[in-house]
Amino acid sequence: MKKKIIAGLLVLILAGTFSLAAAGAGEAADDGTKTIAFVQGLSTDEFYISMKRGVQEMCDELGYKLIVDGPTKWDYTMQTPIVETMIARKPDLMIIAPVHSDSMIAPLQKVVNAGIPVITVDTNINEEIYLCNITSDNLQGGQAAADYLAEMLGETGKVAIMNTNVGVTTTEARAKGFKDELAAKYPNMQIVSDEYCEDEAEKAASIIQAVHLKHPDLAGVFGVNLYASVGVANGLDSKGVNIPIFSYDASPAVIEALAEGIIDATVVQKPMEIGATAVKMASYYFNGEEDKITNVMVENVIATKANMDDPEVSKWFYVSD
Ligand code: T6T
Repeated sequence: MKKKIIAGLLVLILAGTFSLAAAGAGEAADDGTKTIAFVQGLSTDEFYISMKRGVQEMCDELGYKLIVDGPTKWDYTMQTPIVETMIARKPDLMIIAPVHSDSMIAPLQKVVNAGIPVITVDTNINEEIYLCNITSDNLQGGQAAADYLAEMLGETGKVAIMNTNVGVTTTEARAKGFKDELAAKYPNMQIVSDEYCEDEAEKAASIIQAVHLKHPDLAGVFGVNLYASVGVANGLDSKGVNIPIFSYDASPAVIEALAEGIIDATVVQKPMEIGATAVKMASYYFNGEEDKITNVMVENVIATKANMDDPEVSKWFYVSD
């Protein structure tokens, strides 16, 4: 009896030793399989859910293990601990959409210091400590919004920008592209509001209602991402205001509003392609082909009610899971 207990104890101690050893090795597989950590900007956002699909598919194709996590709010104080937990899991490389261009520098420096190379996707940081950045042409998206609204409004009238958060490289670039294009080409168009909704559609709805109260002759709006534009669309629609809205992204809610004619046009990004390209870049790093690692800017597609059923357009619409 006593012998059995001692033997049992020994098994427990040995098992403990092995699991400790496994924990010490992090997620790195014993057979040499590479592990990639993917940290999303916002785990509930269809843009990053679609990107995760692209990352997963390319990892499956190239034989990499994938671990994924992301904050449930666009907030660097929530993304930072996720990055730290990922460091402890010891992946071979991290792909991340940093939620703030300055506040995420220190957390990502820690990743690099731990010997884990970083590739940024979509958003970026203001310090070149990453291997490369894979993103969309955000300036061009903003310019397209200005040209589209100008055409719809006969190049005249008051317009508003609904932005999301300060310090986000993508959305700030879209707003800049929009403002620069208006300033350069459309002197009779005036931006009467340029506010941030913090990625909350409800906040965007109440902001735009207040802007419309102040400027009843508001002629058009540019929403820089899906939360901004869905909020603007709902806010104006619920007040019976029907003016042109140029949106960004292709989530189911945006596509529904496009079909209903509440949103007039939207920039469709290619998050799956962005994710897959980032994993390709990771493979160049793992294979010692550093000369092939490069920044990539993925082209946008513009969807309108007229072309949204064209499979060449709809194939880029975002998925929800
Ligand atoms: O528009 C995308 C992304 O490109 C941007 O950086 C943040 O917002 C989205 O995720 C849409 O919600």
